[in-house]
This record gives sequence, C-alpha cells and structure tokens, in this order.
Amino acid sequence: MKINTPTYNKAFAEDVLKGLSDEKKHLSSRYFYDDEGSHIFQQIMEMPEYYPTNCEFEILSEQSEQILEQLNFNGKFNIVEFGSGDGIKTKQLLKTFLGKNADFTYVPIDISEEAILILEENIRVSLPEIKMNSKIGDYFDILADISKDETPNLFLFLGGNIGNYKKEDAIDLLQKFASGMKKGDKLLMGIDLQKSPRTIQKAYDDPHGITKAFNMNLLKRINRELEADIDLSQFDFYCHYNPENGEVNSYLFSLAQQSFDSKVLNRSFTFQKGETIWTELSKKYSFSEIEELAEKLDFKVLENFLDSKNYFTDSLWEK
Ligand code: AVJ
Repeated sequence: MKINTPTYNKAFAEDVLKGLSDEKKHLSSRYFYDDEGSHIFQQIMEMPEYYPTNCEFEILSEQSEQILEQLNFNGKFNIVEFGSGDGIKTKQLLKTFLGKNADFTYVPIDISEEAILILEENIRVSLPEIKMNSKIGDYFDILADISKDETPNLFLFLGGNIGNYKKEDAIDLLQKFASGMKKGDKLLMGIDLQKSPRTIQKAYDDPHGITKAFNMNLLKRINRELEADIDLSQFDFYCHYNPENGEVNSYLFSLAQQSFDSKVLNRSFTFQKGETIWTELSKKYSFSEIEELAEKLDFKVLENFLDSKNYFTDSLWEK
C-alpha cells in the first residue's frame, strides 16, 4: 500500500485488500453507505417491495404511546439513538412522547457530522420544543460518557441494522451496548422477522435493479477511492433467502475470467468466471431467536411491538 496518501480511507483499503485476498472473496456491507450508497438506500426504502421501512414507520406511528408506558420511567430520561439516519421514523416516537408530556432529552449519535446537522435542522423545524443533545462520533466512546450519568436511558437501534451482523458479531455489539447500560435502562431494537420466503426474496432481489446498484456501488467505490479499473459491466448481483436459517446473503459475481488493478493497493485481483464476492448478510429472526439472544445477553424482553402484517418488530428490552 502507498503510504502518505491521505485521500483514501485506510480502513476501507485494508478491508478491501483482506476481503479480496481471502479464498472466498467478501466485502463488508458497512461500506455501502458513502454519499452515493446512502442515496441508493433512500431509493430502496421507497420501493414497494422493501417492506421493513413502512412496517417500522407504522409501529412507531401507532404504538409509541404503549412503548412509553412500558418504559415505566418516572422523571426525566434520555433517548439515545445509535445511527440516527434521517430520523423520519424516530420523529413519530418523539412526537408521541412530547404529546404525552414525557420529560426527555433526545441524544442522536452518528459518525457523520452532515447526517447530524441535517437531522437537527429537520427536528428543530418539526418538533421545536424538543430538548436535543446531538453527538458526533464513535458509538462506544459516547456511550462510555453517557453511562456515567444517573439519568435513565432508552437506547434506540432502529431500522433492522442488527440483521447485518453474524451471530457472534451481533452478540459482541449488543454486549458493548449493554456495558454502557444501567439496570432498568431500555433498548428498543428494530428486527426483521421470518415470514413468507417470497416476500423476503422480493425485497432484496428487486425487479428495479436498485439493490443491484446498491451492491455495485462497492465496486464503484473501489474504482474511485482505490484507483482501480474494475469493468462494472463484467459483474452481476445475486441474492438468496434461505428460510431454514433466516439469512439473506448477497453477492456480486464475475461474468468472465478477469483481473483488475488498484493503484492504491498496488496489486491486481483475479476472478474466475462465476466467482462470487459475498457482500451482505441480512438475517431475519424468529421470536425464539430473539428471546435466546436477549437471554444470552442478560436482557429481559418486555414486549415485541409488531406491525399489522407481523413482518417486523421493535423489540423492547430491559437491562
Ligand atoms: C439497512 C441493514 C436494514 O438489510 O434490509 C437493504 C440494508 N440491503 N437492501 C437490510 C439493505 C439490501 C438493510 N439494512
């Protein structure tokens, strides 16, 4: 690798190098979300086939009063949100809580300063009376600070992002959340549920090609940021839902025997015809798996708040 090249993201370069050097090639879905990828994800959320966003919107629009009751906080509390994004769904919950005169401070955390600035503006316009204390930075650094305080916390981890983590990694992540939580603190986590395999397959293998573009953007990023010469027309996208383990696995695969070159990584990479790059896990849970996960982490599941189709849950856990 070149040294002294401040124009590229070091973690991205290292992970691409590792992922494309392994016997079975892989790239992390964490790298989907650059500016272009975040834009494509917005389009995914607008597709009729991609049900999770609408389901969670429905849950937070219609059941936030019950969520507030279940919290059982008397007095002030914080609502700490991990990876707040555009906050459209969260706004439904905040609006209801304000209407019920709950005494809380909203603490959105995001690594992207831009995302936080947009969110702040958005919330200030629509809910001007809210107390807000945004944080830009790493979840766990900020969590360590927050946990020093006596104030009870409701943590939000919405959108179903937990689905992107393999079992051990999910446990690891939630363990880190738990380490910043006091007894009585709550976690509200969005989790996509197992359902008709056709419904799930259609949400990821969409007929518009938007999910394909979302995955192909990883290759575009490699071209742009790692000065590579990947011929995008020589790759395609494939994904598959396995109802036996609840996993959607997504791949890019090579349409030909080919190589590309990266100037930043100072290496070339070769692909056989049909060779895959694993790009994403999107795990769908059963209720018993949710229970099992909570139990392993020493949480109590207080309630699963479901949408009317029972596709998705906002699962409320107590530490
Ligand atoms: C943002 C992780 C919840 O797994 O459903 C959407 C990302 N990937 N379509 C998901 C995604 C393909 C999404 N999450």
